[in-house]
Amino acid sequence: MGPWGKRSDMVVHEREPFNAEPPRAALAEQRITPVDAFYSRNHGPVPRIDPARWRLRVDGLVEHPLELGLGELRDRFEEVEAAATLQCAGNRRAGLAAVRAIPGEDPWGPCATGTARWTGARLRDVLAAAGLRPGAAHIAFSAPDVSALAEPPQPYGGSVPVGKALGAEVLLAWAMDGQPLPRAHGAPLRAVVPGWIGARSVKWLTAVTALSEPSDNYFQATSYHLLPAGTDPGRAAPGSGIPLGPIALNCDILRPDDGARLPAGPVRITGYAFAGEDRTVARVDVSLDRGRSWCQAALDEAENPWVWQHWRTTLELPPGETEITARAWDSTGALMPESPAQLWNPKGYANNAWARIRVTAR
Ligand SMILES: Nc1nc2c(c(=O)[nH]1)N[C@H]1C(S)=C(S)[C@@H](COP(=O)(O)O)O[C@H]1N2
Ligand SMILES: [Mo]
Repeated sequence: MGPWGKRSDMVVHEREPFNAEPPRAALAEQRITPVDAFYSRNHGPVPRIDPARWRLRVDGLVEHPLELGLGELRDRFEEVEAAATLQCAGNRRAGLAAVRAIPGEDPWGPCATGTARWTGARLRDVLAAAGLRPGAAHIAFSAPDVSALAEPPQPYGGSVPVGKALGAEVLLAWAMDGQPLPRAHGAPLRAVVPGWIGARSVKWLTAVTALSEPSDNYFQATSYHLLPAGTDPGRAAPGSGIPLGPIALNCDILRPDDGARLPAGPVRITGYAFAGEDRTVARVDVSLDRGRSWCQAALDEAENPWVWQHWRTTLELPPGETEITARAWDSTGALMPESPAQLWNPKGYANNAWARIRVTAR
């Protein structure tokens, strides 16, 4: 077993803070990702929290500020269990870094994403108990893990607009796949904001605060913004660029592996696709000739927009080297963009260019 209870074959981008994703095959053809294969994305050291002393504060623009222990939270609010996919805004950054270097950011492959069954209370039920006051437009999440990467160093945080926070899908979760949250995934309580970049699913949650403006935390106001290609991210003023929220339509290939050597002949090709926010994936195309011709993969039915859809097809692999390309269309008819070059941005977020791997057949 590797660090933090993960499989020993995780691709570890950094040990401290711990940042790791599984190999492609570990995610293949499984709707629910085993916890030991679930990516881990951290901006600072994993905090050690004494669950007996831990409290959640609900404050800011609310009628009745609350302070809840885990037992009270569980007793007072309806328990919900729901599957939801998390996906990091840096997922597939390696494809952008291949276009132009992205210094200071980990070169995540396609597996900084995963799906778990989360158990918790609906954020909207907790907000209803506190009573939002007029003017409450954003819900901020606070955590105790201090990130030295922030300018200035500060605890991790973020926010979502009230409209998203009141969605029935947004949870304050204490369990993952029926087990208490593992420490690395946010014990004792984390936000789960399905359909939005993973950065908003704040771990080790200590406060939920109703605000008139988005959180001024570095990870909301400055980081996780899409900057124009010419910008120096070290000098970008807080608030500049496009703040990332809803996830962009994306997909990647999970089997075969990039660089695999295979026998020529029929090859089963599988992967995931995820549309983000309230959209679902409507079609996945696969090509063996770099997009000159396409065939449609069989696609999982969308049970709801919050869970990824896996897809699969079997194609005849010719001898020699082949590039396998995959692309997804969503329920609005939108298609993933073809090239990562046009998507390149200085922090390397939101790469949703067509997925490509190379295999060699004999
Ligand atoms: N407190 C805290 N919450 C956090 C982070 C963090 O560093 N600290 N990382 C965020 C990011 S960028 C992502 S993608 C997800 C990753 O969740 P996971 O590590 O459980 O997979 O957690 C988010 N929540
Ligand atoms: Mo992330």
